[in-house]
This record gives sequence, structure tokens and C-alpha cells, in this order.
Amino acid sequence: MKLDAKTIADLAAHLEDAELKAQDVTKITDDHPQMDWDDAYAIQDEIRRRKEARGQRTAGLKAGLTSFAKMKQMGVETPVFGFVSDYMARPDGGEIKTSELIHPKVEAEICIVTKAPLRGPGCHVGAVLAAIDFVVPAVEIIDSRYRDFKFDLKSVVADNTSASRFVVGSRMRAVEGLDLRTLGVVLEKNGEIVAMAAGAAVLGNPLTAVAMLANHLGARGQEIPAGTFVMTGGVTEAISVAAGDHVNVRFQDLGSVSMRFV
Ligand code: 0L1
Ligand code: MG
Repeated sequence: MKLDAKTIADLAAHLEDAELKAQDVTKITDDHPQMDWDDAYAIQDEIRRRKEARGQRTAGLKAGLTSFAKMKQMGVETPVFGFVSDYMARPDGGEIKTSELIHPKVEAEICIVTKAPLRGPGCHVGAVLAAIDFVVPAVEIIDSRYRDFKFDLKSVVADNTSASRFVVGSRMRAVEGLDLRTLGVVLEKNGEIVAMAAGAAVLGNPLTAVAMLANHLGARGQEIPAGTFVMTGGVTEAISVAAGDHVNVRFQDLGSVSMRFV
């Protein structure tokens, strides 16, 4: 690690303030170019610690930048990992206040809930399949705290991978009988199709993202506990939204997830 404990705590407070006040900031590597990956995840961990200390529960874990479309959109090749908190959840069909956000974008995600712990190293899709309780669709609303989306991956990791809001669908399905690679997703904004993809767009199989998350945590002496909601990452590129927009995502075999931005 290159940053000391006080700098990590200060940067976590700086980025969380930006989130909670919906005020953008410049990327933190501008002032801390020596920051490494461990520093970036330590800042994210400190943001999580701050939220949990205030009684906000961690509602799930997320993989980001996992689809070929998103990697191309952001010009990166490495997935990143973060978390979502209970206060970020919004009901299916509900409203999302844009005044609480900076420049939101939506992503359609195939998600799972585990029934057994997953621990790397060596976690693979077979182990993930055996540990799935059910599959559920969701839409993630990402909202980078960085001005004009000008960031690098370490700054994004420190900023909890732009986590902001999420909407989970109402239909859960057993993984048996679903082919998550060919599962089609159609994203509509204001009644028009703006993006579509199949699950294979996420690393060939969305469950690869879960295995990578378990291996990432395993390298840090952690695991994905049983009962964890895991978001595998957007299947399409992220779509910008503004007040007045209505988003509806149709997931093959998993129903629809919708929301209005007000
Ligand atoms: O969920 C994600 O794919 C994380 C995206 C982080 C970068 C961004 O804000 O687009
Ligand atoms: Mg995402």
C-alpha cells in the first residue's frame, strides 16, 4: 500500500460526501498518483465501514465492468468489485429522484442469491452453480462521483464502483433450466429499445463474474457468504437517464424491471 491510514480515511470521507451530497469531484488519482489497488479497495472498505457504522446494512455485492460492451464503453479490460447498501434499493415500478444523483446511468443485470458460501482461490462456474439459491433480474443505477465520468479504474474502485441505486425484479427462478448465456435482455427507455444483449455478453457467462468476485475476495481472506445478493454487471453499455425518463427492462424467463426517474 502506498497511502497511510489517515489519507485513506480522508479520501473515503471525501468520496462518500460527494455521493451523499450529489456533488461531483475530480478523480482522486490526480492528487494521489501513487495510489495502488490495495489503497483503492481500502478506501472502498472504509466507505462501507462508515455506512455500516451508521446502521446502513450492506445489501449485496457487485461486479462491474464485466460486459464486453461496458469494457469497450469505458476503455478498460478488468472487472471491478463493490457493494450495494440497503438505502440504495428502490421498488420495482417505483420512482428514482434524480435530485439525489449527479449523472445517473442504468444497467440491466442478471443477479443471483447464494445458498452456500463461495470462497476462492479456485472458485469456478461449477462451484457457483452449486451455490446458487435463485436467479433474479435487476437494474443498477450507477452514478460516478467523478466529474464528466473522467476517472481511472483505481479511482472507480475507491468510489465503490459508482454504486448508487438498484431495483430488483419480482420474479425469482431456479438456475436449473435457465441458460444464463443465451438469456436475452432488452432495455427500453421511454418505450424505445436502446440496448439489447444476451447473458454471454458478461464474460461469456454471468456466473464467471461471481467466480471472479469469490477469487478476488479469497485473495483478501474473505468470501461470499451464504444468502448474498450478487450483481454480475451490466449486460449492455450503460444508458444515461434524466428526470422524466421511464426505463423498462425485459429479461427472458425472468420478467421485467421498471422505474421512473423524477
Ligand atoms: O457497475 C459497474 O459496471 C461499475 C461501473 C463503474 C464505472 C462507471 O461509472 O461507469
Ligand atoms: Mg453494474
